[in-house]
Amino acid sequence: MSNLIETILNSDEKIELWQFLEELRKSEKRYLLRNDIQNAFENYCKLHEKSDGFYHTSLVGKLVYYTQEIILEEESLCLVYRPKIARHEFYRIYDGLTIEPLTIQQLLDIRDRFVNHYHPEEGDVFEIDFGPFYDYSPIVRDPKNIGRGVQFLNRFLSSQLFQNPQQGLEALFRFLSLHSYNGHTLLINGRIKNSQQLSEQVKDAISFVSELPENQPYEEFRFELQSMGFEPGWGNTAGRVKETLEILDRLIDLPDPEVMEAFLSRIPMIFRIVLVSVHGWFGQEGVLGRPDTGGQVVYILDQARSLEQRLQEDITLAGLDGLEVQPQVMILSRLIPNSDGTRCNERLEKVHGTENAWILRVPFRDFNPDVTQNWISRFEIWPYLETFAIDAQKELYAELRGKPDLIIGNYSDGNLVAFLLARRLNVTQFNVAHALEKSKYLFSNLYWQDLENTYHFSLQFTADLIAMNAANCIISSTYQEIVGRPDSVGQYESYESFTMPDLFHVVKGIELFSPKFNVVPPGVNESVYFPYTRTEDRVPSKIEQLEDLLFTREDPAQVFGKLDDLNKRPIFSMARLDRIKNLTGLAEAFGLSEELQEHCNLILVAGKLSVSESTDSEEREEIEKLYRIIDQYNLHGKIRWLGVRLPKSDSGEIYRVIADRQGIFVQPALFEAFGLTILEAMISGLPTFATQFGGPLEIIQDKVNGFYINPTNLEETAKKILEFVCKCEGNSNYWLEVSNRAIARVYSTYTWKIHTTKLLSLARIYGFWNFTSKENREDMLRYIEALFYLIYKPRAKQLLELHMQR
Ligand code: UDP
Ligand code: LCN
Repeated sequence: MSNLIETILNSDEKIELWQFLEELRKSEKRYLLRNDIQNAFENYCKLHEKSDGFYHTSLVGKLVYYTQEIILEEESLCLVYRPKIARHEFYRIYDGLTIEPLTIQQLLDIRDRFVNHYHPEEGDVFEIDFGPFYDYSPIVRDPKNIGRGVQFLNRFLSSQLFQNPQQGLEALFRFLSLHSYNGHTLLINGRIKNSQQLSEQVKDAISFVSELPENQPYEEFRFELQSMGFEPGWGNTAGRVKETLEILDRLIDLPDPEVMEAFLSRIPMIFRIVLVSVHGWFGQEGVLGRPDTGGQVVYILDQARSLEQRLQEDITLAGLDGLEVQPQVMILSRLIPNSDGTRCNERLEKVHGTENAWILRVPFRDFNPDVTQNWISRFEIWPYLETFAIDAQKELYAELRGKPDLIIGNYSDGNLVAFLLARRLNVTQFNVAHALEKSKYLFSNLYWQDLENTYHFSLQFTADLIAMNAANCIISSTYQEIVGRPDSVGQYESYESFTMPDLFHVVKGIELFSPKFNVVPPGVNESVYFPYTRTEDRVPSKIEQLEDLLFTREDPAQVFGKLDDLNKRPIFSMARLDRIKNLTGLAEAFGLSEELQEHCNLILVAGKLSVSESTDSEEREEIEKLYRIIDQYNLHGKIRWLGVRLPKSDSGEIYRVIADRQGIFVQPALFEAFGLTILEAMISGLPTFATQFGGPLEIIQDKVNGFYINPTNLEETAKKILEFVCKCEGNSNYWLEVSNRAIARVYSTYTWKIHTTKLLSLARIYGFWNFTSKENREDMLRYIEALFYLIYKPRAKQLLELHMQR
């Protein structure tokens, strides 16, 4: 049993715990989540006139703080305690404080019983357990190292090499013999026949290149190297070749993690990359702000550009220019025949600003043209993915003239397709979640049957389990995306165990301590988003045009609201009108504070102005709500609401125009997985206030380069913004200080160059690991296939039948 609970039971606080739980039992709610439990404890403390100290630091206070759930039953209650990040314990507490630990199986049964779906008399429910498959693989020990998988893996791989040098060297030799590009052998040729010869020839080659001038081009001595067994790929100059060979020599003699990483990072083994993003409107113009189409599209396009550039640089450095090696990045998406004025009906579209990065669109098969010819919501897309993967494979082969070296999936659907492709092609698979739907919707798994008609979570969560376990590496944008914070569960963590009543119990859905998890945050497109002070790169006519649009233009088709006082400081926000983005919450916070209204105007860029423009029910509700709030708080004259979808170049300039007026940016989402708009605003120089729920907590350092807000507490949010505004009015430098620190934060930590350098290094290291550990993974992959064929596929077929009737 947990130490804390034991200590409470042996202390004077035992009675407090008993009393508190007794009072909790009176609660109307029978399933309490952390927030409910905290509130109940706060009430308990007030009622019993406890001190602040008791609330925060008493043993019971601590237990309450780390309790994630309480389920009240007739005679007892069940408690889910999370004493540490990524660790859960479950207890049943009876009257009189008899406490017994529960297993995860028991807890899942209790949850089923809670929703009246526990039927032991009908037999056991299917249990999904990935635990045994991770028993053989290396595991990170310390939770703070979760998300730094590659560092751990380098240590593991180098120690393996060290433990059995002969075997390790043999694996390295086989790995180096593997590489070629369009029929050209790379790295080593048949003259080096075994690992022993490799280690000898490396030394000879080092002596040879050491005699050459450092910057002598590779082409001038390639034949000599070839005769020693070395093909292109070691470097573009004598100096670079020497360095790479020396790293290999060191690795052979004394493998250490840094040398391992340095060596693998130089191996030219990635030339063709496929980025899979199936749902949404994937395009370069006129798509952002449409349903399901936001940051994911921005992220992938920028990533594709940056990857191509890095690959090209690596190819040059590796000395492969003579072979006319051209990297290729393919964004695989779906082709939407009825494309509503976008280019989503085109098979191939070049990514702007690249030589060889493309969007390849493959249509869904026409099971029912009334459905498949149109955009399909991400919640409904499941029946089409398997055949999409089969068709996409052919199209990819045609475009790449071979198979890719790396496949990166995006979001649940793209990750499933990435798995299907990677499995067939035997290629390294990476996953990016962007947003895992499971934690966004409260009780989404427990009540899945009630939600199934709208959300089809049974398919999505099965797809997630399949893809995240199959992936060689999971790229996450933040640490908390994986394992949350001391007081909140991470998005991946929510897949560790859960019940889908009547469908399955997940007793171990993912190993959070696996080195497959790596935090690699995205960057921001620096040619579009840059500091407002860089006047030389700004176009005066564009500034004028956007100033007019933002502050003065009268055009009811595009803008709602007229500002009374143009001199007030602008508070700016830009997002889709999703409920979770909570632009209405920001408007209400603004409405609640007359003082804030005296100092500021509110400017919202929100895509649409009228319910008649939207077919999305959530969006329609938000539009109506925003009008209601404006009337209720009489915000006329103080707010402008722009119903426009801005082209990329305008969206960059818009932040700068706000910064010219020493404005601020607010991101009020109820939850934000990462939040690209925050990076965009900060790099432009806007002091940024962002939700404390999700990624922004890691992007911003509170009160240093931005501010956290709690979007569920609107008065407090308004107060924080007002405090800042007043401080700026008292000290004219304050705005500038925060602005400069915001800019510096993005440049130091969130650039695409940092992102893709790390990503490519990961691709090589996981590629090597995939190669050396292949046999160990096959059993898990077979299990995953069983889930796909036996659970996912029949359910997808059922959904397809529904679509056929439309
Ligand atoms: N965006 C835009 N126009 C809009 C709304 C959003 O260009 O009307 C862009 C915004 O600049 C950002 C992205 O869409 O690049 C939104 O990404 P974010 O990660 O903030 O949120 P998401 O929409 O993915 O949840
Ligand atoms: C999806 C989201 O919801 C955002 O929070 C992210 O910034 C975006 O994808 C890019 O990863």
